[in-house]
Order: sequence, then structure tokens, then C-alpha cells
Amino acid sequence: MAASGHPVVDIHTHMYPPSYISMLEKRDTIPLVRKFPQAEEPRLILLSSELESLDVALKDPSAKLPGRPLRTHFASLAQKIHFMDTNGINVSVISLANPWFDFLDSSEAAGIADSVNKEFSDMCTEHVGRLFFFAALPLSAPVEAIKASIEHVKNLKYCRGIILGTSGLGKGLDDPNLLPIFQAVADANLLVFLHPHYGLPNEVYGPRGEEYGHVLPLALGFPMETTIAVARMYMAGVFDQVRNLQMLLAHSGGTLPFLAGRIESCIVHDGHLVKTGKVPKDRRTIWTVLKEQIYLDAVIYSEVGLQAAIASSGADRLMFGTDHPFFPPIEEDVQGPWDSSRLNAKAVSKAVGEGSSEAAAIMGLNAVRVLNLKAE
Ligand code: 5CU
Repeated sequence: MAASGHPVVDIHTHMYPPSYISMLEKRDTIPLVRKFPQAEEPRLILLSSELESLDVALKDPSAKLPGRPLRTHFASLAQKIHFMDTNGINVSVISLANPWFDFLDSSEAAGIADSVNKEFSDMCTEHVGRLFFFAALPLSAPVEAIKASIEHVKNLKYCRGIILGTSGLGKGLDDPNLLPIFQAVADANLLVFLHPHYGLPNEVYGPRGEEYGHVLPLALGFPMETTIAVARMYMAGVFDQVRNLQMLLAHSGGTLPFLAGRIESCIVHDGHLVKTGKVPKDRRTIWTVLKEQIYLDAVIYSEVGLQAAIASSGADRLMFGTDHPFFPPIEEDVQGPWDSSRLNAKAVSKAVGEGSSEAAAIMGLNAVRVLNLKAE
């Protein structure tokens, strides 16, 4: 328990179980795991923005290493529990990290998803009351197989939702063919945790992008990807068509809380939309959707972003997260407390006041209520 006596719950915390890492070790296109002669630890290479440095490092052993070191933090359950203990986290809702099963062949996706989801379920069984999980769906599989996977995970005792990327069935989240999947997930009472992976096209970072490391793709590409994906869903009417769909958006909704007013203004000032009857007077605005169908994580590292999130969705719809095992300390001990986790907790205190009831809600009580985090 935190000093307040209330639980601290981390709803944004990832793992790649050992079987998933073995799969990445056998691949030669991203995502992949590769050893380089100049480093002890293998490298985990995930993002398209890392392709250029992968290419260079394969040819030149003195070049900067691509991706990130694959430490035990990514795959070890003992390490996850150690991280929780050293960072004051009572309960974690763990999820497979990006890019989930997006890259798998249609024929193998469902089998692999079932087995990885089962691994997550088993990890939760080893730490009853401390671990729950968001499952991942085999989105490259036929729709019937995806629906069967939803049936499978909804019956796993500690599963509380689905982690989803923005590509959907390949055409994004406004694809009408995805509606039955959203409906099935919502009917199964599973929360959709929407998380980015693809970012923006590398060209937007310019010819010098590589010099700036991971900063632009992670700080800007990821949140813009989420923002665009949800704006597309809103414009396509997905939230109206699946009224019981509840989504949790990573990184405090990207820039959605900040840009919602501009999205609204662009809608009501779009002559074509208005003249073709697509802006009825009784439509649910994006503000309404933010308050009724959207939860936001508190992984934004500053009270400024958090205040926008609170103003748009409400303090009762915000949930603390760490993004572990990403963003490890660079110069401090990785086995001690992590600054990235501390920054998110500090932002909550600064935004709503240390020890306040809103702080207790955001740090854990909202997650306990929304996700029904009871041990049995
Ligand atoms: O550092 C990164 O690349 C990432 C990532 O890939 N996924 C994530 O959730 N956070 C950081």
C-alpha cells in the first residue's frame, strides 16, 4: 500500500514472455532480437525508426547499436515482481508489448496468441492478487478465429481486457470489418487498452532524425498515432455503433485531450460534412465520448499533460502506469526505483494534490473499480 493506505496499481506495464522472445530470436525482419559482437546483451529491435541503425550496425561493428538492450526486465516474472516491490506498486495489470501478434502469418496467429495469453494467465496465477492481465488478439487470423480468441480470454480468470494496436485488421480502427470484433470485446465486458506501435512515417523526422535517437518517434510519433486512430474511430461513428465499448488510451490519450476542441471546431466548420447531414444537432461530441467511453492512463510524466487529461475525461477515468520495462534509468541502478515511474507518480501529486482523494483514485482505486481487481 502507498503511504495513503490505498493500493497503487500499474495498468501500463508490459512483458514479452520467454516463448515470444524465442520467436523474435528466429526472425530477421523487425521485430527481432539480435546479438552483436560489440555487446554482451542482445538487442531488441522493434520500431521502423530503428531499421536504419540496424542496417548500419550489421555492416559496421563499431557503429551505434540499434534498438534497446534486452534485459531480464522484458521477460522475467521475478523481475516484474521485483520492479513492483522496489517502486511501491501493489498490483500490476500486465500486457504483451508491441507489436503483439501483428506480424504473424494468418495461419499461425491464433495458436500462438492462445498459448501466449495462457502464459500471461499462468503468471497471474503465480501471484494471485498482485497480477492481472490484458490479453492480445491474433488480428491477422480470420475473423472467426479472432472471435474464438475473445471467447478464450474472456474465460481466463485474471484477464481484464485486450491490448490493441492501431492497425486493426490492417486498415485501421475505423474499418467497418472491425465492428463485430469491437462488439464482441465489449459484450465480453473486456476493456480495450489502445497502444501505439507504428508511429508516424520516418520521413517526418527529417534526414537528421537518426541523430535524435528515440526521442521523436516515442515522444511524438506514438502519441500522434493514438490520437489519429481514435479520431478516425470517432469520425466513423464507432463509439455510437458500439455503445458499450470502453477504451483505455495509452500515454494519456496521445494529444486527444489537448486537441479535442480543435477536432470539434473542424467538424462543425466542415461545409461538406454539415451539408451532407453528417453533423446532426444531437450528435455525441468528442467531449462526450471522452467522458463516457474513454479512460486515460497517467503515463505522461508531467502535471501539465495530466491536467488536460483530467479536464477532458475526469479524474475518475485516469489510471496510473509506468510503461515498465521501457524507459529504464540510464545512470542509476536498474534494480532500484525507476525515475520514469517516479515522474508519473509525482505528476499525479502535482496535478491533484498529494494525499488527495483524486490522487488515491488515479494511483489505484480507479483501476480497482473499473477493472474489478479482486483476487478471487
Ligand atoms: O522504447 C520503446 O520503443 C517503447 C515501445 O516500443 N513500446 C512501449 O510501450 N514503450 C516504449
